Amino acid sequence: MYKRLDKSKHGWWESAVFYQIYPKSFQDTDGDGIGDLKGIIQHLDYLENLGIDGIWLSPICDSPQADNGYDISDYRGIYPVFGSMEDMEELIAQAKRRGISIIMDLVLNHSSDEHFWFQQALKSRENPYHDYYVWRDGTPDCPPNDMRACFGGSTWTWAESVGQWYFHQFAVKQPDLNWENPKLRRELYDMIRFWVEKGIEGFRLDVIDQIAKEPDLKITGNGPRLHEFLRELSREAFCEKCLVTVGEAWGADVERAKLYSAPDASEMSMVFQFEHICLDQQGEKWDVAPLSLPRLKNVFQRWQNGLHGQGWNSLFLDNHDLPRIVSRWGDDGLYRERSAKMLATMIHGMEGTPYIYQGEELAMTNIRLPLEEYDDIETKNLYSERIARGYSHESVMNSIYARGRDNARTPMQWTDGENAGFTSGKPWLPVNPNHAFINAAQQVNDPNSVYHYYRQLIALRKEQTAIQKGTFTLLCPDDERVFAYTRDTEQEHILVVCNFSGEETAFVVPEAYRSAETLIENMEASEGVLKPYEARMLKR
Ligand code: TEU
Repeated sequence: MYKRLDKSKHGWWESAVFYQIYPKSFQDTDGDGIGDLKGIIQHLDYLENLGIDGIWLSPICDSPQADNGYDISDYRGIYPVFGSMEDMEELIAQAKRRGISIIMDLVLNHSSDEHFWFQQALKSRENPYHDYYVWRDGTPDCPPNDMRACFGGSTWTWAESVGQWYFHQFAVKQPDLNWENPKLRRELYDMIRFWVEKGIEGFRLDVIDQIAKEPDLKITGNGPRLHEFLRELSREAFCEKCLVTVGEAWGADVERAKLYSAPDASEMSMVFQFEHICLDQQGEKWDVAPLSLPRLKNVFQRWQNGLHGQGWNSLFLDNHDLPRIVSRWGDDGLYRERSAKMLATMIHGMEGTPYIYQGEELAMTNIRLPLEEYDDIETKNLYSERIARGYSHESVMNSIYARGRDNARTPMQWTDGENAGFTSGKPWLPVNPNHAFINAAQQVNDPNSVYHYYRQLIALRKEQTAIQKGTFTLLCPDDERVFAYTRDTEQEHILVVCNFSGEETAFVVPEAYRSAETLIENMEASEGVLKPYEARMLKR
């Protein structure tokens, strides 16, 4: 088993690998068709065997599930369908016993409209909780401005009980919290301390760059007080400097990320930035565009070099909001396993903390469902909006197949048996039929599986200083098929080379690496060429 990290030191996460679990789709143990905390406990050995150091849990707090838990109605209570507080305490303890930290998903930008605070706020403008939210006077026929919400419609909803509009960047049932109110901020900091006391060792911060909103100026991301709030949050809530914190920041660029992930721990440990994720779209994510590999390489080069020694990168290609990367940038047909290993090699050779999304280590793929079987509020609102704007059913469905968030939310594929071993009941979202040949049971027993390839990559990160700390140098920046870079320290030198395409392509290994050691490869090397989706790491 891998050596465990010393988590008593600030920065332990810089040689860690994290695994994201979407609890609803991970493992059901009581037959209701919905994943639960006991199901996660059941698979801790699988995760320990993979070699990960921490689990990012998508929200498990109580919620009416309008947005699958990103609409929290009780920040200190567990969504009963997932289990009890005792189950959560058991998960924390069992994970810790295996050297695995639990990182909670904190949704601090908004709450559920069923939260006690919002229910109080609706009672009157004088209610002490009214100012926990963002209100504007007006008349029911004229919203304060024409801002649009991320899930469609206006960002404003009229509340008759107080004769005002309230602001919500996401669903109507997700009213934005008012961070201008110090009392609200104090409530959130106290809540975070409650979870730290329970043994939580880190937090993922949902849309954290949207908390300093200025609706009258139509500012939602990167508001003027953002870094002031983040520094207070860090001081007041993340006081242990060994807590790992990762902020979701769709509006981040390298300069901002230097502040977010400053080595002095003044804000957070790192952020999820999405510049690489947004390259293969024209405007909205639903309008798919071809990926330019030179542009992708340029993005990674800027982030690797920009944060080296000045901040810290997260490294990811998948999460619960994104289509499965092997379907998006790999080949989920003939070259599924090889392309999945190539994509993993590309991202795990870089400097930063990698995040593996549940099923990514199996090369799980996207799914195509009949419209009525989709669950995601974002997808359903998109369909209605685009059909109303005259888009054809087929064009909207193609956007959903390519970019819908349910692609990532189909149940984890444990076996080739009924419901992929996810549930004995009716799964809340259909299981991908390809679990017949894409499942954990088969791969754990196959040393050449994608699962074992990820185990090797995770181990390499812990063994290779050049992967942890080396400089990043991009090679052949304009090549449309080959993604190659080196990682260098004084003593160690690693070459990462990936054929990002389904075509055979010429590639001559640099002279210096002619007699290098092969750290990992997804297939036998051939002289002077890279086969479709061929990848390797060489060390000299
Ligand atoms: O996502 C933020 C967000 O903007 C994404 O929803 C994005 O708009 C879209 O999904 C791109 O694919 C976070 C959570 O990750 C997401 O699951 C929540 O729905 C959202 O915030 C609201 O809490």
